[in-house]
Amino acid sequence: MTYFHNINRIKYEGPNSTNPLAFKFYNPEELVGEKSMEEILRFGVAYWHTFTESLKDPFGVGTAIRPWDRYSGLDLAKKRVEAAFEFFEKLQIPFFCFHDIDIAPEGDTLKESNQKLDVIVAMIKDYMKDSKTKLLWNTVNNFSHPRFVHGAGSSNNADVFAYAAAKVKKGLEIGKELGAENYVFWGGREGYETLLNTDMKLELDNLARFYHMAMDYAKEIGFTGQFLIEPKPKEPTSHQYDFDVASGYAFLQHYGLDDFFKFNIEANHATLAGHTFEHELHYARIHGMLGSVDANQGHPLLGWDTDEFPSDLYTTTLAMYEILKNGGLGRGGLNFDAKVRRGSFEPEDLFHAHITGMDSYAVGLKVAQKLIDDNVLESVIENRYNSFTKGIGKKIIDGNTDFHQLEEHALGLGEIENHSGQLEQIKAKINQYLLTIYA
Ligand code: XLS
Ligand code: NI
Ligand code: NI
Repeated sequence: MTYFHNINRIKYEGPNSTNPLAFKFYNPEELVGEKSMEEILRFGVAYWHTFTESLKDPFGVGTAIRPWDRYSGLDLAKKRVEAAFEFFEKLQIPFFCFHDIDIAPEGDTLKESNQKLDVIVAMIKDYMKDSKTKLLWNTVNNFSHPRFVHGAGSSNNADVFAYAAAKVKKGLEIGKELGAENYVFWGGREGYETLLNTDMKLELDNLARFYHMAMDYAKEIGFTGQFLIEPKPKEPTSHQYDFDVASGYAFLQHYGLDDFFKFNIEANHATLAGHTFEHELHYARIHGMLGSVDANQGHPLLGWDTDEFPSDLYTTTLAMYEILKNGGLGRGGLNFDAKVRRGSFEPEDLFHAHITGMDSYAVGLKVAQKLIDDNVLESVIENRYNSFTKGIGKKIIDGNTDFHQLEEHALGLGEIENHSGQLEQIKAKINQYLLTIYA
């Protein structure tokens, strides 16, 4: 059975193609630096947004028309798997990601849920044998069901903590079974609404206990995927504990988890935290903690996680700059944690959305590589900090000075001379690179 009848395999046709169902810029084989686009970008489809999502919003029911709509229960789950692998093949996408409840419906009991999962995981495993598409990461949904109303690993209710742990246990087993490259923790309800009824210290300690036990279990079963924390500052709770990379990193360090985790950084979560996407990537990178990326974008006028497909080339360029400076994403990738808009309800829109995202990152990659090759930003930064390469600056860097000497230096100074940061000039340069990359 096929689900996307009218769509053939999406091919690279180049920047001048007029075929909407073709890549204009993403050419999997094209070398950028020493690696191919496919190897560097490691794109992934988010199962939940593409196969499970109905496009409902707080004001209305779902609008999505999907070829698997008439099925339900486990049948529906199976049809989605069939459709998913057809989609992966037609898009030539190397990875996918899912939560447990995206792939299989929940049963009335944990045991039943696990049985349903086993059926679908076996089916996925079978499909993966004949497919080039691999599992970038999986996770479990410990936030949608009412039992998680007060959190999961940070719940006030020990039974919920145990239930959440059992789900992660199963998630790790599934990750191992399907050869997941990573395992993601997004703390959906790991946060609080108000301090008036919250023991923050206990919740944080418990969350750390939760992660430690997950780590122990991964070791026990020989699951070797990279553990990733996905920070988000708010939504659904008013304060999420994994607020951003900096606070997440402090948490990991404080609880002795930093050697075992990296970050999965989502563009829209970065902006919700009041940062740019590149800030979060940069912060993780300079601390050796950049693991993977949820590639989407927020709406500039809305204050929530709109999860749009990435199309802003300026942002994809600066993101790819960070990723290249990181030496790539290792076992991570660019997962499109993105959904088509409610008005884009036709099945074909799923292809257009992914094509847009993949093309946008391909352009970003090329521009970023050229910026690096031409030493554009490095030379600006090198110049800007050159006072630390000589004299008193060098002494500061080498740890060869103290406040006495610094005071002496300061007393001996005439008028201090600063230089322009040249921001406008740098931006003009980036525009020039963006506009001439395919010229
Ligand atoms: C929600 C998160 C979620 C994670 C996986 O905002 O982005 O989709 O990526 O649980
Ligand atoms: Ni995400
Ligand atoms: Ni998100």
